[in-house]
Amino acid sequence: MEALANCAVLNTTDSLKLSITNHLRFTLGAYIETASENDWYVATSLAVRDRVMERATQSRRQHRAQGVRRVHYLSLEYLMGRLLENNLRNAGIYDTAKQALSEMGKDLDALVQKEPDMGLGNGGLGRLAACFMDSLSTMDLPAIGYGIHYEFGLFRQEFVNGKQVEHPDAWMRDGSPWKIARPSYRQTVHLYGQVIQKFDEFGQPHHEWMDTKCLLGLPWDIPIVGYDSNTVNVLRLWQAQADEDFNFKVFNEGSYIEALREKAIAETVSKVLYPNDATESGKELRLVQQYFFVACSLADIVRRFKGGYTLPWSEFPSKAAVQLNDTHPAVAIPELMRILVDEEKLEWSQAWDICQKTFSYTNHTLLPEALETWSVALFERVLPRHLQIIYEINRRFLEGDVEARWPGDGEKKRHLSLIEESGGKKVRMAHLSVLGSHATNGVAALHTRLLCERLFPEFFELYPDRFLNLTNGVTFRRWLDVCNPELSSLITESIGSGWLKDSSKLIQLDRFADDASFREKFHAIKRGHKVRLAKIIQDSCGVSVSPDALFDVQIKRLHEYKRQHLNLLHIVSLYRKIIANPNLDITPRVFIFGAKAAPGYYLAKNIIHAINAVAAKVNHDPRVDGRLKVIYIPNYGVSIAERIIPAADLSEQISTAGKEASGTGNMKLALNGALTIGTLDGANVEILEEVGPENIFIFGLTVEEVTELNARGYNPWDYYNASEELRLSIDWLASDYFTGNQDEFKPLRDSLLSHGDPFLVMADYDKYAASQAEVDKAYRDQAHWQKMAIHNTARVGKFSSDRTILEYAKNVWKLPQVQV
Ligand code: NBX
Repeated sequence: MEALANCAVLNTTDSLKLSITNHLRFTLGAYIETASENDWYVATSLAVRDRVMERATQSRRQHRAQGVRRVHYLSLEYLMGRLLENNLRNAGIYDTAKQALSEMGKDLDALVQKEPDMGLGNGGLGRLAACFMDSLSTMDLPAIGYGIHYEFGLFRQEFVNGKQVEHPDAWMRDGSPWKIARPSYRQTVHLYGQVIQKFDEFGQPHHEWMDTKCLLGLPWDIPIVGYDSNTVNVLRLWQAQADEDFNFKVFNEGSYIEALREKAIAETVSKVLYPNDATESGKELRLVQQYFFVACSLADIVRRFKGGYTLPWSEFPSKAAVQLNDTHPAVAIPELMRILVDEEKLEWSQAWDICQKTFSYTNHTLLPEALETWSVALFERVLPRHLQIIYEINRRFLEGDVEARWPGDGEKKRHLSLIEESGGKKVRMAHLSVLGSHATNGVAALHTRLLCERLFPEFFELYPDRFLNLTNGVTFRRWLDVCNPELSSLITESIGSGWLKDSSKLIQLDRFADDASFREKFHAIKRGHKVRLAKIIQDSCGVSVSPDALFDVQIKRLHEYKRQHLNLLHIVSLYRKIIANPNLDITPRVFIFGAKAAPGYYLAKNIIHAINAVAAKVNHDPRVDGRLKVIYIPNYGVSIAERIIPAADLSEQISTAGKEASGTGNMKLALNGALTIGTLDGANVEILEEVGPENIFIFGLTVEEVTELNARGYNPWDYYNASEELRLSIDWLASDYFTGNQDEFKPLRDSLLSHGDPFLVMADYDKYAASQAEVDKAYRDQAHWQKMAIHNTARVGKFSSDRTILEYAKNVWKLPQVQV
């Protein structure tokens, strides 16, 4: 019997074949002969999951037995992408599974494509959370990720006449083999209602939150497989459900339909991810989402603390660290205070001490429009007790540390207050996050400096030791081993294995830049990926592109600060030059865009339309003769990124200096041997330090120059009038040439001119065009270009999320590594 049980989970070809066929027959009820591709994908995933679950149980047991501290990562977003191939490679059974399936007449590479992307995030912040989960398991750190089990992830993008149209992303309509329901850990969450002050028999006051509405949270666990490690942590996502009791009462009162309506309302809470990546919606449902998942997660953490040990509350922080991924889960701070003070009857000051020791906060943006605030009126209605607690935190802070440091200074108090008083009272979630935690970090060195100097100068003055930098990273497993196995193998052949888990070893590849035969192999791999991407482009856009052209890539959310329109203006100007000079000798280029715009962001959508309109002209103009192609790949996301990144020659990282907190696409592209054209912004600054100025194209205003220019009074018309190239490009773009309607791109033109060009596109244009001319020239010397590309791959070991996570573990969470 035992032998049989062990046999079922062996990592041999035969054992896998048995597992897969068993799942086909007994779990899915399918005949092997007639099973669909999707059935095969599900059965294979379940076979892998069986093997992984055992390790998950073992990891949990060991963490509990050793009583170690765990980190709890709280994030409203996780952009996981597909899981099957990643899990197979991390678990070290990819080749075995490929063999097993091939013996059954199936192609693993085709099956993995059947998996829909798990796209529960908007962009960088959500993908960072996914990379961190991978690194936490790989580095053997005890961790749990908490988030929301959205029924619909980020919308699917289509183009209709060049314009973005959004469709729902029903990623789990057919279920998902990776998630496991945990009904025994269901939680109840309270909302709305009122707070009554009551007194006990000793005349001591306490607060009761009553007449609330209840929601249930059902947890779904997704195992996170580390690479070359036995640790399997879980990602626990909460699904909102109606409280059965509540429905039952309504039902008994005779209103069956009403009961179902309540159920439907309750379930909207985890229905859909908000699609904004840089502006706050201010919507009630969003606040409810935030509190719902925070309350479920904290209750789960407290349950584990109380169940596992009989320790005093003062020991809570020694067992649980909680990381806030931006301010979206910041309501966790008053929630933990409520649990400790109202339910556990701790003294305020002891509760506050526990809170600060437990929480730490990562800031991801300096953009004012992205800083979260909640109207006090809304907050009071949804979370009346939490608002009281926030007021009390604020009172103690202003009367305590602020008064002591700046006695009688009302201006300072206004600046530092958790409540913004001007223009309708608002709760400042960033201030709450800094105050309620022991560490606040930025995500790149420049960003952290600006955080201290510009966003939180007074907090920095009060609590300088709380601030630190933790430069972002990406997992080299997904962003090299999975998406570029050919390059991964070449690296391993050249410098041995080990670099995938210790990225500092990658530097050993540097000397191969001078080896002509290595360069040839490196180039052949890149070309192979370009051929594959050309086919995808042909299929999805109907345009044929040459794999010998320079593939120039800008893939990221669409936002003015990221300046896709700067790229576009340069394309328009090249197009003009080719028409003006039919024999123009330029390096053939394919400009590739991938980006979703927030559905309500009209200017971003106008830019998308403009790129598509220019593409339609350029790609079909015989005068261009294939020298330029412009491609907008629809529905950009993790899976298509895995195809584009290995095929890129040039990586566009051209945000206005001071606006991009870090960027992580910049790291993925450099790792895969693309050269960066970029500003001195975010992590570009550190990429420059690592690869050296001779292997990167840096241009444009610095943060200081941007500040100075704005202070002087920036006038985009000066640049318009001074540069004929720029003037003609803008006017042509805004003419009727591209769409037949001269008003179509007026919003874009106005933003650059009459609306003041807030992101300094005009000011940086000439320097950008000059830098692009350098790129054009450099690409002609292929031997040299390949050398530069190899130096990029070899020198970006710093940007592994393993390094980032180990820094968090050491400097913020004080976590031990635990071998399972
Ligand atoms: O976080 C991004 C930054 O813009 C990047 O520079 C950085 O590399 C990345 C990881 O640190 N921020 C981001 O993606 N923000 C959001 O997606 C977002 C989502 C919802 C929201 C506000 C911002 N309400």
